[in-house]
Amino acid sequence: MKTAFVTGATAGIGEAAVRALVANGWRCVATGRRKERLDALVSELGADKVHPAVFDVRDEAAMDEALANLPADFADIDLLVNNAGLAQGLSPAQEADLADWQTMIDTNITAMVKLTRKLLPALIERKGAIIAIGSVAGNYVYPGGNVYAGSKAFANHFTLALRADLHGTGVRVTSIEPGMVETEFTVVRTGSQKASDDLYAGVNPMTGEDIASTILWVAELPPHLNINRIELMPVNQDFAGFAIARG
Ligand code: NDP
Ligand code: 8X3
Repeated sequence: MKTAFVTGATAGIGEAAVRALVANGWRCVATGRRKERLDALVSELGADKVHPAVFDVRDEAAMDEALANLPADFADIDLLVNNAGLAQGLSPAQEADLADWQTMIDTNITAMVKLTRKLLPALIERKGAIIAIGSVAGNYVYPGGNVYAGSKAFANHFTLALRADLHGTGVRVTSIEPGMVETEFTVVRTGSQKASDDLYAGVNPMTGEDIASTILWVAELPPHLNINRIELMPVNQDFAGFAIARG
């Protein structure tokens, strides 16, 4: 049985990824700050299938403790899913809150690179895989995207750069770059359930399960095959849109 380490498994894409992986015979270390959500996943899927690791990814000491305390059955990681992340705010850069920017940088960039670096020796030893959830926001900018877009451009590119460094090790590396997925993402970004409902209304957005099935597909490909990157959107979203101003 293979073991995945899925960050951000208390909601959305990460939670759906744990369900999909476990349904297909994987064990998962499921991480997040909301212990009650991880406990519910354990109750639903079984303590032999899910190990809850409750920590804030921005807290390096807590990350180290979680890694040091993995039960034996969950200690040999075959797949790292770098998923935990968030956007905070949609203000233009000139009005944005610096604390929001710092939170996005600490979570989406700093925590991801630290966790990846810590797990790389084990992933190399097991010829494992890394799947990172970047975003279309890292490929196409939109107003108010500013630091979130920059952090996801970093995620997309860091993941591709890992592939270069890991060449010859047998470790597979994939950047999955979704567009609109209806999760708790927009509630977290705006602080408003209504803003989230309004954004996705009529769009028929992707779901956490859509991205989870993509993660599962990549994870289960034969070991000689590497998907470098996948960009996916709902049919009702596209990437057109230059803005002009007159005057
Ligand atoms: P959700 O808000 O539904 O889930 C985010 C997950 O990240 C939660 O499990 C949350 O856990 C975890 N997380 C956030 N901050 C921290 C932290 N400091 N420490 C530990 N865990 C943390 O959003 P999504 O599922 O949509 O987002 C998952 C990833 O997908 C993110 O990286 C996001 O940028 C990316 N993405 C999302 C898209 C979308 O449209 N939804 C599109 C493209 C990419 P907890 O709060 O319990 O700590
Ligand atoms: C979030 C994707 O399209 O909502 O990463 O900005 S989008």
